Amino acid sequence: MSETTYVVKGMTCGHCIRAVTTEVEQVSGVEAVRIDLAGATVTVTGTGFTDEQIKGAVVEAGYEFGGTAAA
Ligand SMILES: [Cu+2]
Repeated sequence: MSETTYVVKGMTCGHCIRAVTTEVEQVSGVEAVRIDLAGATVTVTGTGFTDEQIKGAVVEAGYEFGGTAAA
């Protein structure tokens, strides 16, 4: 089980949170998605997912993927 935080730009409201959460949850191995609107970050918990898969889900939801957040 790992936890990775990504920068995601363009999220502004509850709709955005739902859209991103729904897409990211569909990535194989993802168990939990936590979004911080103010910090523009998405924290993903699970096993076996890749950064590229998360990027794909974020882009599919319509938002800008900014890579992994600095720890
Ligand atoms: Cu929104």
